[in-house]
Amino acid sequence: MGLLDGKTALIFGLANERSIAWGITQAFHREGAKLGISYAGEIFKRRVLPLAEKVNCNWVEECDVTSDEQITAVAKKAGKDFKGIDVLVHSIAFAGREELDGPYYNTSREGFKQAMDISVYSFVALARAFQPILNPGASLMCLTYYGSVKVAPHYNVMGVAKAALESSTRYLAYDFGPQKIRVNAISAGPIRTLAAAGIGGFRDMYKHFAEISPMRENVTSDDVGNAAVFLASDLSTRITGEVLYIDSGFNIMGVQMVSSES
Ligand code: NAD
Ligand code: 0WE
Repeated sequence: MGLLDGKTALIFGLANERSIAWGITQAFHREGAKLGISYAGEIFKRRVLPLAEKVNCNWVEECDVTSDEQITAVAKKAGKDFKGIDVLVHSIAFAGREELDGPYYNTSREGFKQAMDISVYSFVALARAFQPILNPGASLMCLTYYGSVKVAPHYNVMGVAKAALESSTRYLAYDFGPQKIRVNAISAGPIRTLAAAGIGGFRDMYKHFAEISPMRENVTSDDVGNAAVFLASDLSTRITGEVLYIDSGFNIMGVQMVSSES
C-alpha cells in the first residue's frame, strides 16, 4: 500500500542523481506512483535514461521550458499516453552564472528576463498546458528557496525570481481551486546539486546551515522527496497556495548564534 497508488506523476527538472527531482522521483516510485520524467537538453538524456529505468519509468520526454512548442508537445504526448495527470512537479531554475555574483544592481535586462522566464514563467506555462488533462484532486508543486524572503548573498536575481514563483503559486492556487487542484511550493534548505556546484561560498553556507538551524542538520533530497509525497498525496487535501519549509527549521531563526551545545 503506497500513498500514491493509482496516481500518475510527471516530474520536470531531472538532470542527474544529485537533482532534488531525483529524490522526489524515488520517493514517488516507492509510494506506488506511475511516473513520467522530463529533462532539458540532449546532454542530460544520457544521464536521465538510466535513472528512469531504475524507477520502471519508460516515459521520458525532452522539454526545454523556454519553448512554447516543446511545452505544448509534451502535454499533448502526456494526454495520449496517460489517463489524466494527478501530480506535476516543477524542479527547474536557471540564471546566468554572471548574475549570481557581485551586486544585485548589476543584473542585466536579459539576465533578469531569462531567470524569470525559466524559473518562474515556466511553472505558469506548464500549469496552463496541462490543465485540460489534470484530474480533479491533482497536486502541482514547485521548488523554492528562502532567498526569496530574506537576502542570501549572491542569490541575487534568483531570490527575486523565487519571490515571484511563490507569489505565482498563490495565484495559481486561486485559479485552480474550483477544479479541486492544489498548488504548493516546497522551500528546501541548501543541497549540493548541480545547481549549487561552483557557487562561491556555497560550502561555507552549507556548513553554517548545519550549525545554526534548530535541528543542526543539512537537508537531503530524500527529505524533500518525502515532503513532496505528502503534498502529492490525499493526506494534504485542503492545503493549497502554501510554502512548505523543509529546512531543519532554519527559517524560524531571527538571531543566529553558533551554539556550544550540539
Ligand atoms: P539541478 O541542476 O539538478 O536541477 C535544475 C534543473 O533545471 C535541471 O534539471 C535543469 O535541466 C533544469 N533546467 C534549467 N533550464 C531549463 C530549461 N530551459 N528547460 C527545462 N529545464 C531546465 O538542481 P536542483 O538543486 O535539484 O534544482 C531543482 C530546483 O530546486 C530548482 O528550482 C532550485 O532553485 C530549487 N532549490 C534548490 C536548492 C539547492 O540548494 N540545491 C534549494 C532550494 C531550492
Ligand atoms: O536555487 C538554487 C540554484 C539556482 C541556480 C544555480 C545556478 C548555478 C549555475 C540557478 N542558476 C544557476 N546557473 C548556473 O550557471 N539554489 C537554492 C542553490 C543556491 O544557489 C545559490 C545559492 C544557493 C543556496 C547561488 C548563490 C548563493 C546561494
